[in-house]
Amino acid sequence: MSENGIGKSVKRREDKRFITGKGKYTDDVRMENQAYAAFVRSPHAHAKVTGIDSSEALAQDGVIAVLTGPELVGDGIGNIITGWAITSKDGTPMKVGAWSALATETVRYVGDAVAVVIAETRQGARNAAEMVDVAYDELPAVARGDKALEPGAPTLHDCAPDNMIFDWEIGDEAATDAALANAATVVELDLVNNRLAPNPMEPRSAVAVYDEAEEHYTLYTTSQNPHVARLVLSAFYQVAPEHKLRVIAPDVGGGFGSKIYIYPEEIVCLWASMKTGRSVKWTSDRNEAFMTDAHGRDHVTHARMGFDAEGHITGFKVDTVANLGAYCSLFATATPTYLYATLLSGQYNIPAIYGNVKAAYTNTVPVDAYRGAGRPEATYLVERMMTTAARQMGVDETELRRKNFIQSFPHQTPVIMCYDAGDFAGNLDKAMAAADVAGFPQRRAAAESRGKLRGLGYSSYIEACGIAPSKAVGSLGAGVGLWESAEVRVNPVGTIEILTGSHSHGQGHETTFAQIVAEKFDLPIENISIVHGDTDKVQFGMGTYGSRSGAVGMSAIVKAMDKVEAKVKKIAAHQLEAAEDDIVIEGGQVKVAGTDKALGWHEIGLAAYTAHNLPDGMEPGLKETAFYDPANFTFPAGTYICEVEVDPDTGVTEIVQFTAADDFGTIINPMIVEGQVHGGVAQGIGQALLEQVVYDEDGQLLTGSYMDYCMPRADDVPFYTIEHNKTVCPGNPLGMKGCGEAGAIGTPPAVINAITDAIGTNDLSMPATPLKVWQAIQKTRAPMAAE
Ligand code: MCN
Repeated sequence: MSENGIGKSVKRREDKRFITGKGKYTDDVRMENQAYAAFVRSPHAHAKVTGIDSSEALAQDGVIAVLTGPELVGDGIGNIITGWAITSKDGTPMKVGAWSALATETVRYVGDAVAVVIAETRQGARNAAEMVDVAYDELPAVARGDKALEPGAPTLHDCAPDNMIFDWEIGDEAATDAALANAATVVELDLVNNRLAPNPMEPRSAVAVYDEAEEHYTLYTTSQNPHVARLVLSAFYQVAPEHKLRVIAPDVGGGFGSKIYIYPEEIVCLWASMKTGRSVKWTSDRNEAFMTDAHGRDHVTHARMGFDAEGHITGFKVDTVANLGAYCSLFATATPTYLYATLLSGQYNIPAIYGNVKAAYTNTVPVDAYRGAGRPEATYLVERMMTTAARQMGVDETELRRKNFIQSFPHQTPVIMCYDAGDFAGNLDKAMAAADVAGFPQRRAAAESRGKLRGLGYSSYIEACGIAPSKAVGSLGAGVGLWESAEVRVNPVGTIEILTGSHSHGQGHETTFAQIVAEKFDLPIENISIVHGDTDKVQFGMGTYGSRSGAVGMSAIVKAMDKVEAKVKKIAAHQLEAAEDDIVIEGGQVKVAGTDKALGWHEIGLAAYTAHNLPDGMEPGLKETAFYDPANFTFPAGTYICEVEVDPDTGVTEIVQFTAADDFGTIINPMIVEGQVHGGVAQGIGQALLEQVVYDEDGQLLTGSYMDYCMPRADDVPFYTIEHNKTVCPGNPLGMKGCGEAGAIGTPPAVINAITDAIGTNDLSMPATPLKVWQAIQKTRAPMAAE
């Protein structure tokens, strides 16, 4: 067996270039005739554009062009699309307002692009952008989703006069109402899931290259899915026919979902490159990123859960308003519906569930999938509810969870998902043992003696990833299939190249993908390379998001490897004059079992490509492709336990211990999986304690820099204890479940449940800043008697 195969903590092969500063990112691309783009952006949340005067900007040295929305539309560039159709409960289609890459008449959020300046230098373009004089007629604005749906709120799009994009439902309302009416206890909860900015380390960037002679475009861009970008740019935005457009996503420094979408800037750079005959580069700065990268979350929810006298859940009713911002971004409509409400069953046996989701337009940047996408919102609701219910009923919260855990699989929930495998009690046991829950009372008492409040918080999360069976998502409104492709090329010298439609932007695919090849063909990992991120090299792919690259992308590789194996065995059997069934692959060789007759991979490769001595009728060459469409989602699940100490005088929370017990099925690389969990938990801690995008009532962005938006820093996160449980996923050949989002999904409720346990009140919202925690503590204290 290969020493770098499945289950080995192989060091990330890509890190040599990343940690030595040799990574090649989009902004590193330099074309000979390169010019720079700078966008003129609306300072208003909502306004009519009544005039654009570019004369001063155009008069500046080095300014090549100033281009505007009407010109873009005049050239036939299509509006930005949303990829998932949602139907409201009354049967009407969702209301999609037109979104032009450069605004034509109306701007709808601060940062909405109105014009673009193309100039010889980056600074020259930026300076000239300041000189473009745009006349606006300001309109009233609304920034909160719930406020946007109130009568009399300003309307963003004529197609949705009440700002309602859709009013969607899932589950059985009558059955749920009946369950709640007959429940022994009903627990109510109002929650806000705070809006987040994704903040990948590398900001978005694009370099567009137009070759006039060939009428061909190349786009280098920070994309998580270059093939989908090419498809959409071609089919919907009419930038160029697909065969005349190459999209390359080179090294990408993180995305967390925010680089799935095809944003206005990439479209405009391509178009501007054609208009000016120059290569056009744009790289976002951090302020622009806060203003224009799709945000995440932003839900307001009211929920009620019913229990019988023994503490079994009988029904769960959820009303959520999702703020989708000014326009419907690519996956925006799927996130609060099929990625959120389908997980409302959590890890629990709930006979009746009903969810109603109203999606609202507001004068804020579009909201879309951000690490976890819908599933953190569902988990936060379900797990805050379970803890709240236990507190209200005066029962042990772990016992309440256990009593309601789903125990046999497959399990069909009332909200579409059919869970295939899991061991929820086992995850909880592992987490409790690792967190030393038994020793908590002593630790709490010790903290008390130091004047600190200590609390323990649980979160038993489940998520659906490995996105997704194409037929199923198609029936639910998706505009694309969500399979993945792979090509396995054995070269004449016996080395192997894997071409994959997945895209790695921090997940270590160059290592883990090679590990499964090393395992299968028992070869040194050095002989294997992974090729991704270029539409000229890889025929097609659906990209990376929804923790799908393991369960779906690697399954496609397995399928293609099976085909290669079959051909290799045929070649070897022919050459070694043996029966095909006697051929085995081991020790880096292809052998006749039980004999010393063997061929090296280089000999097999050479035989395939010289074709001098192949079985009759066999095609030369050794290269196979496969498309893999999953039969189901995968369902990673686990229990997280967070232990905090709160300083009652300052409200400062310290996470003193964090335990994650996850079930990711088969693990390919434990070290990479741990890294993924660490990163996800840090993001979850960020959401729970520190991060929030804030718009004021008029839609001005108040958190437009790191001075106002607080990311978790090293001293905000603890050392983690990571445990693994394993139930093999029956839905894919490797038995894997995705791990890329779990930490961000499971963590926030664990943190908030811990703080509310410490301070003795449930009345606390995210981010639980010291001020909020301190104020919550004050509310628990009896008012001082008047002197
Ligand atoms: N893996 C494994 N064993 C498993 C599951 C996964 O060894 N049982 C490995 C995989 O082979 C892969 C990595 O872990 O190398 C993550 O795999 P997977 O869970 O399939 O997730 P994806 O590769 O599809 O990555 C997407 C996921 C998502 S949706 C977000 S958001 C996210 C995340 O990954 N964004 C990230 N992790 C990120 N990590 C970094 N550094 N940067 C981002 O932008």
